[in-house]
Amino acid sequence: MPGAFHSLLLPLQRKRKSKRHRSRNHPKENKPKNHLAAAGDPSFHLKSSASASSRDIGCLVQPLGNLFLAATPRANLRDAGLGALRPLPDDLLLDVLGLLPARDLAALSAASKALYVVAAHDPLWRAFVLDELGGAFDFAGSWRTTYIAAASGGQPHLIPPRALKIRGFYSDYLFQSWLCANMEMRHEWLARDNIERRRGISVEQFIAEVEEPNRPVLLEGCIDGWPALQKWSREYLLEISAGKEFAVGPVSMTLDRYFRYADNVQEERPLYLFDAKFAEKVPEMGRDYEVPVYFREDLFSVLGEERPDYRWVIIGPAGSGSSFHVDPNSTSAWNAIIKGSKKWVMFPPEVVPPGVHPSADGAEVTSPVSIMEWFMNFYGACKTWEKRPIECVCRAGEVVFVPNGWWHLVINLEESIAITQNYVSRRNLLNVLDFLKKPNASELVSGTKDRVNLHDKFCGAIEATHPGMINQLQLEAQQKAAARKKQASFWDSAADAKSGGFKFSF
Ligand SMILES: O=C(O)CCC(=O)C(=O)O
Ligand SMILES: [Fe+2]
Repeated sequence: MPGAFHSLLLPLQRKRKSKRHRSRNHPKENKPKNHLAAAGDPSFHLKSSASASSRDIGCLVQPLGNLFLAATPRANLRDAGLGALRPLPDDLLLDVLGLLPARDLAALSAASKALYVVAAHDPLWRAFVLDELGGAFDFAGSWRTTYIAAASGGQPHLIPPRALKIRGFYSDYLFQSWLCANMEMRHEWLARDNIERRRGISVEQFIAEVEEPNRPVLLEGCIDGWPALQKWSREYLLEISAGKEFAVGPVSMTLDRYFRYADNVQEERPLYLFDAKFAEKVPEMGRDYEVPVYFREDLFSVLGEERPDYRWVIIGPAGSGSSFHVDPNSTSAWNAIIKGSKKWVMFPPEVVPPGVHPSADGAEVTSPVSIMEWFMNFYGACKTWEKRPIECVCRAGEVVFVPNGWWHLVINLEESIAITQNYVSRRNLLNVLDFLKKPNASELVSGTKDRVNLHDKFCGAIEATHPGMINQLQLEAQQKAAARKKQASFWDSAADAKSGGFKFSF
């Protein structure tokens, strides 16, 4: 069902909680929560691959607004068929169904048409597949059919040939979930590109003009020599990584299984391959790239084997990505695209993105259920803000520098392969040390098992390898702060507060 699509959906804000600092491992899947919001533009373009397939039940659900505006009065199938569960809002209803074992959910789905629709909500089946099969699943077009195929032990006659065509079920929650999985990114979400692009700058320029002021930048031409750019076709990666498993959300998968999933999936938050040990598992991958010249000072390397995770290969289909987060341990990062393209949205540390709510201690963040949901409900909110986000589309061969503390969201616009590394240079060493010694370091620090002792270990190792560096940086920071204060007080005394005028008072 590609093309323009109109519906009467009152935009719904479904939320979930996660760690504020992206930890790059996903211990468990989060359950969404919902709230009603103000109305927005109801027209959407569906992807050409939008699943109106015989296996997809989500596409039969309509938003509640359609029920109220129907030419002839009609009833919502939901009301008649849920029995005692009827008063529950959809998110709670799904939470309750999520407590059932797969067999009971399947049995429940035979009780009424309404329960058939709700029990077919694919994220419920995704949880069963990932819990029971880990990454050893063969994706069969939907999580429900994947589970049934695996549970029926490959006996095709047990697999339902298609889903029942049930009409008359109205639910904003289920509709929005389906819509976010199937709609195209809108042109207006992609058009704004205000990042500074630099090509061929020297390391000194990078430090003075980008790293010191802690500003995002897109670097062109600095990975042109990477063998990965030429070599990393699917075939090559499959060949060099045969039999190896990579971290994909909460499970591990071989690349061939992951690609089969990525080719057939149409879901709101596709599983994302994000692996910190790729270069240890597949040394060829480590040899096919090198750290761009700007990021070679890597002070965490003094910790040797005990350094926190710092490099990842990232692979995902269109629609996969990283929802708003701040990078771990107050590090900065670079993200280089080898194949595909990514849309970036970044906010400076002092501006929390709309729709994102960090907890007071900074350990958790509540944000929209998915990246698409953020674009639908919040992208427009910052149009009138004084501090608008830095945005860009980054393409193969380009590198985004993510300064420490900046919030960022990234969505793959096509299947993409990237390498990212987080690093500490002397420009952000003091920040990182401050972060590591926060009172709730045991919750905030990530990428290592020994979270609480990382600060002392790191200080000790820096002192041993770079004696006096920390003191020197502290001294320089004090001098800079004093100079800033002096400058500020000069202008205070220069301005005549009473007259609002200006005078020099030497
Ligand atoms: O999905 C991506 O490429 C962004 C990755 C990212 O932000 C991160 O690794 O912290
Ligand atoms: Fe990040």
